[in-house]
Amino acid sequence: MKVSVIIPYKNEAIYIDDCLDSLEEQTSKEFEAIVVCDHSSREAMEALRGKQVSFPLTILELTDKTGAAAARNEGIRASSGEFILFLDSDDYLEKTAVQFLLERSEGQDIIYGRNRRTWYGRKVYYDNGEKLDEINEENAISEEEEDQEPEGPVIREGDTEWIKVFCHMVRSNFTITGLSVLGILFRREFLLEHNFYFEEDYTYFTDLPYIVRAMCSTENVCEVRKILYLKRKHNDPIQLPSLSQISDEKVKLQETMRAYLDMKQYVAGQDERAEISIDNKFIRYYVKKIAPFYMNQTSDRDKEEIFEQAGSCLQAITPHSGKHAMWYSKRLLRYSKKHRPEQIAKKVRRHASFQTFSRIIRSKAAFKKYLYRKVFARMKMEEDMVIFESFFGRNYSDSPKYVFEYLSKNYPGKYRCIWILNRKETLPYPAKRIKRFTISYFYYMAKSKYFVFNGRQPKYFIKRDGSVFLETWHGTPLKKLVFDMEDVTSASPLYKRDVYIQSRSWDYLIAPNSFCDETFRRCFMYDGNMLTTGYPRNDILHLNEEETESLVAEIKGELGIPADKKVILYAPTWRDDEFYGSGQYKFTLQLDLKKMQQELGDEYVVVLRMHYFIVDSLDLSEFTGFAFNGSVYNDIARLYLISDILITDYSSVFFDYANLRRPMLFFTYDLDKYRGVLRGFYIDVEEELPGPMLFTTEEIVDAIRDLPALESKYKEKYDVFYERYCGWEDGTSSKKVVEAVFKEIS
Ligand code: C2G
Repeated sequence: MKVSVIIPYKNEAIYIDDCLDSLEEQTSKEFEAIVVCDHSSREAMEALRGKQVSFPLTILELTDKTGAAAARNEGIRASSGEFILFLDSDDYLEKTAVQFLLERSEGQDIIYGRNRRTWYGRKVYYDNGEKLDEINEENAISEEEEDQEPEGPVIREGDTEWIKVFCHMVRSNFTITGLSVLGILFRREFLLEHNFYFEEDYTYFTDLPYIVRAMCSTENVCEVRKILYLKRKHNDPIQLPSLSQISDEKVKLQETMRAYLDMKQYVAGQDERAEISIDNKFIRYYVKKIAPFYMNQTSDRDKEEIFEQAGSCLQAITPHSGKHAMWYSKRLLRYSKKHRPEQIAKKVRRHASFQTFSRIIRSKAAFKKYLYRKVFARMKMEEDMVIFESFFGRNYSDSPKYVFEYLSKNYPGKYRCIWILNRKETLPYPAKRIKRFTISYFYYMAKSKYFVFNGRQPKYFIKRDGSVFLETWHGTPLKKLVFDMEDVTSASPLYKRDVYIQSRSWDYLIAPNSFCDETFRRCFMYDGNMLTTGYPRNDILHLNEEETESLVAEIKGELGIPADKKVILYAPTWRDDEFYGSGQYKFTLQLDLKKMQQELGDEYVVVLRMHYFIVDSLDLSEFTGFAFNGSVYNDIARLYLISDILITDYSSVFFDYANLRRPMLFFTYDLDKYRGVLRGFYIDVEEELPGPMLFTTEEIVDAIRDLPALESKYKEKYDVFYERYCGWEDGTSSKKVVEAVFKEIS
């Protein structure tokens, strides 16, 4: 056997498929895999054992030890390949990895393959994750940039492969702790000759001394200048943190410093540039992590221990190193050699305050946030103040609107209401309108006692004692949400962490139906008060016939739609992977409006309503009188009221629209990608949707032409669907919500 691939495994069941599939698909079959389980859970063992593979796979279990280092050592002892390759169970290989590494292996002890960090599993990564990673990647450095990185020593023509590889290895990691053995092929005899085993008393950074020691023990090193190894960043640091996401600050600092001193010993006597590159990474680590540790609320003893160890490390830095470091870093190093932790903490604090100060004089946004934190949030909270926001201030709509109207109508003058609205609106009841992110916004965000939001509040929001946050949310989800998602393909890869932090401030969350009651608790990890009241936003869909008729006439009038025309509402959702930036998404219209007009124009008009994330604007000038732009219209519920048919895709709008019991069509032209790659669905759409899934405009036209047939075909499904998702809604949700949240009136 040429290669033994050693995989330490704990409980990363959701990743192991990708890891083993990437081996299954290797272009070279000259390998075996040894998975070493480190006290894995029963589910994790089942996931592993249930995996069918065609390559030799040995499963071992650690008995008396624990940790990745011990698992790898066990793997080394059990291996029989000429070479060893370390692979983590949450990572995966490019399919040519083994082949390319072996092709360069003749006469070498270490064959270095490059790795890349990604947020995504294989399917997403190969479909579109590479592109997304480039946008999201904070430490993606191109090859040319790498060679000119100011901190790094200069690589010259004619340099040995060894120094090139060494410097690349150190530089390509943002911090010193990123050094690793992953994706590197080692000749097994070389490891055994030198008795290279991982030090098992390291929890986090056993790779650091290992790789540097190995590199410094041979000159037979070469590189495959290709990315062969995909290292997964965990998008769920709450439930499944990677080692780097665990905050065990003191132990991490201690291990890094210990590793640094060991690495210094190994590089001593090598090309001076190797030593300098290690030093430079350590200097950065000292400035970013070690010195700030003295500001923490930890015990003096902890600080003293770190201080002592740091003293030895600072002594070990070669005078040539740090020449290109920032001015502050150089000063801090000099200062740290002569001063005590409290004094160092003071210096770091002063520097941080200086940075905050320079940020707030340079940036208005930073200044406003500073005011919010330091001034407004320390002022008295107003007991009768309620602040409302729908869709991030984009419109006056959704459940906050209906809660506001119910509260204002039934308790006039009892509350002072503030609406976050980016455009001017005439509101039906007294309220102060403020724009998002203005000084007034920050002022009222700090002063209000009650919050009625239909989306997430900003991450820097301060939940004040006694304040009450009502999160209405904005739809029954079809698309998997937050902790139910595997890959997060939208613009913010740390979406799970962010939502987790934000939802800790929610005192009340509304469930429109029992499905949401269950789903929201799980997908938000929410254990606060759930209001099982139905959506206030759907009260309007339960008016009596007369009220409905008069509203329909009013709304059609607002939009300029002739009273005698029937209305088709097209309201699609957004695509996670098609964006310009965070919250700014693209949309390409697939509906053939020309065809629709030709075929249906006598009887119908179309109202196009883009999702609030879509920034591309619609040009409907060709279709005057037939296609209407409903995207800037405030409240989609009013558009439901005037529509005779809804066309949507994977948007939650159909759960609400079903309250009207009118026909629905699903234009799911990208179903496979959407369901399989981007999100995954909660419900079995083939089984449950109360209307047909259609893939072309022709199919849509045909369905609309024969609505009675469609309605009778879907009648039964519609009834079941209505019962399950709309059963709680009867026009009184706003009342129930208001009475539950505003205690003063109940
Ligand atoms: N919406 C709209 N116009 C659209 C699509 C949606 O006004 N063309 C509004 C509807 O009120 C809808 C809500 O935005 O219910 C949420 O839209 P979704 O398309 O379902 O997408 P998303 O914002 O991702 O919310 O639990 C619901 C999920 O969070 C989905």
